[in-house]
Amino acid sequence: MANPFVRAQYLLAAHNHRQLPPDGGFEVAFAGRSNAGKSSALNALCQQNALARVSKTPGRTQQLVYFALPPYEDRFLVDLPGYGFAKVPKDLQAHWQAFLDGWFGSRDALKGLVVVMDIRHPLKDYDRQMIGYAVNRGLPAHALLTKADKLGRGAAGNVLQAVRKELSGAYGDTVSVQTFSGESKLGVDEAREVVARWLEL
Ligand SMILES: Nc1nc2c(ncn2[C@@H]2O[C@H](COP(=O)(O)OP(=O)(O)OP(=O)(O)O)[C@@H](O)[C@H]2O)c(=O)[nH]1
Ligand SMILES: [Mg+2]
Repeated sequence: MANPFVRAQYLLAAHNHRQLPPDGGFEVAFAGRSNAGKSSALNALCQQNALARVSKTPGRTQQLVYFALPPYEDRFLVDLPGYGFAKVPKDLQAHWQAFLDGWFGSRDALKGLVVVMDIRHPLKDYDRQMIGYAVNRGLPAHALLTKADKLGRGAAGNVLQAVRKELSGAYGDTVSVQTFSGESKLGVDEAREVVARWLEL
């Protein structure tokens, strides 16, 4: 399959609903703990080095970052800020949480959720919560066990089996899982296929 994401480009960063594109298209969100590797995964999918900003200091900006997929005008990838960080003032935190909950809970354009988890620390509370929210509102989720290059093949395979067993036990076919690495590019094609299918590309 030709890569439909190579032309992806930054569109906007929204911190309230007025800044969002019209809710009529197709969007896939990337969620995960701070530092899990969301931005790196987006870059790998799009074969770009600097599409989404990769950081060593996680968790400051609380915005939905939209990337457009030209020539389509209504297909977007959305980079969510990492959860698990509270380095912002309380009132901002509350505003952000309300915005995110509203968006995630009712955005029609949202077609699926990619949950990015460090393969060495999978299925933390927030990961489970996000997957649960997605399934509850009828969305499929796909888990990337990323930084798989940090483990040997056998160890990575064991984590994959355990996570797959747990998720398919709880959710059946609605939630899928794979190993991934933005570094070695392991699993990039597989992930891209899932996202492209959700976006009906
Ligand atoms: N070895 C290895 N390192 C990775 C991989 N993916 C990301 N990293 C590193 O992990 C760190 C965080 O990566 P990001 O892609 O910025 O993570 P993020 O989830 O977008 O982080 P926030 O946006 O701050 O929440 C960076 O130092 C990356 O270079 C991977 O597959 N393998
Ligand atoms: Mg990021």
